[in-house]
Parts: sequence; C-alpha cells; structure tokens
Amino acid sequence: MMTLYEFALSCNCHKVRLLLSLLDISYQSIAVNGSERQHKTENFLKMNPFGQVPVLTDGDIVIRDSQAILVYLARKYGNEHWLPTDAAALGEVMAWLSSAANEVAMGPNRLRLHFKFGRAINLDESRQITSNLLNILQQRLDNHRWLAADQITVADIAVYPYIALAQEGKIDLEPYPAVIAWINRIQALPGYVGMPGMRQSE
Ligand SMILES: N[C@@H](CCC(=O)N[C@@H](CS)C(=O)NCC(=O)O)C(=O)O
Repeated sequence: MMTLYEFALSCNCHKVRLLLSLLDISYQSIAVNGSERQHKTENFLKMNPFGQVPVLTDGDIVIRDSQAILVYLARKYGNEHWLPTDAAALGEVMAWLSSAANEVAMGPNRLRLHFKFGRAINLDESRQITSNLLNILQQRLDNHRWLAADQITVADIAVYPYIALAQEGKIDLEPYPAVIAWINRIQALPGYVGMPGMRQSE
C-alpha cells in the first residue's frame, strides 16, 4: 500500500490527497509532527533531503515534491488524460506545474502563511504576484474549462488548493468569476475531497 507523509494543513499535501481520491487509490496517511520537527529527522531526510512534506512511498519507490508525486500517480495509475504523452500537451501541463511551484508558492501560498500562520513575508510582492497570477488564470479560464488541456489534468490539481484557500490569505476571488467557476467544477468531480477553510461551491 502507498504511504503519504503529510501535514494536515498543507496545501501541497492536499493536492496529493485530492488526486489519490479522484483516482480512487487507497493509501496510508502518516501525519508528520511539524512542531516536533519530525520532517527534519535523519530518517525523514533520507526520504526527502529538503526536509519537507509531502513524501509518497509506493513499495520501494520514494517520491518527494507534490508536483512530482502528481506526475508519478498520473503516469502510473491514471488515464492518459491526467498527464498527456503528446509533446505539446505535456509541455503545457509542465508549464502549469512550474507555475504551481513558483507563482502559486510565492503568491497565494505566502499570503496564507502570513495571515494564517504569522510568517513574515514581503506583503506587497506576494500580493503583486497573486494579482498577476489570478489575472492570468482568469484569462485562461474565461474561455477554457481547464488549465492545460480540454480535459482536467494534474495541472489543475497542482494549482487548485492555494486558490481555493485564497480567503485564508485575505485574497478576494470575486473579481475572477472564471476562476470561481473552475473551483466549482473541481469540487463537483466524483471523489473530490476538500480541506478546512476552502471556498465552498454555491
Ligand atoms: N516544492 C515542494 C514544497 C514543499 C513544502 O513547502 N512543504 C512544506 C509544507 S506545505 C513543508 O514541508 N514545510 C516545512 C519546511 O520547509 O521546513 C512541494 O511542492 O512539495
């Protein structure tokens, strides 16, 4: 059975939980104790030298990084549509996975860390990155149902949690109706699981 090492309140962990659930894969969850710094212990660092969750193990295979885990799960257990093999389509998915690790992490993620957990950040810079990101998402989703293709892919799953938790970063999504509609589409998927604090579909 697969094992997911995670923090309950981590969005990077939520995206993995979400894909596991959408793919109807059973797994064991190990709650890593952040306040006891279990993610910095020697044993944990053997799995992820960066000392971060999520980490997924599947037999002898150990995968770190939420984007990498989504790719692994999609290729091994998902249909082609989650992670296309066509070069151009795959490139499009990878571009959004990269945005998840960059703009999403530096924008909405940092704002949530600041307002929910008290982390010191450059507020102006994080808000600027977030506003630019949301404008780009709005433009894309205004005339497409999904981020990278005509169907849902891991790109949508990678970007989704921090956007659905925007309110925890004091981000107003009302100016971005296409983004709200996309959140609603994801929440309507069979097998969808959310996490506390997420925007709820109307
Ligand atoms: N790029 C990594 C980032 C992982 C990450 O930032 N994890 C956070 C929880 S969301 C963490 O473990 N923070 C503890 C630390 O960095 O010490 C991913 O996408 O998995």
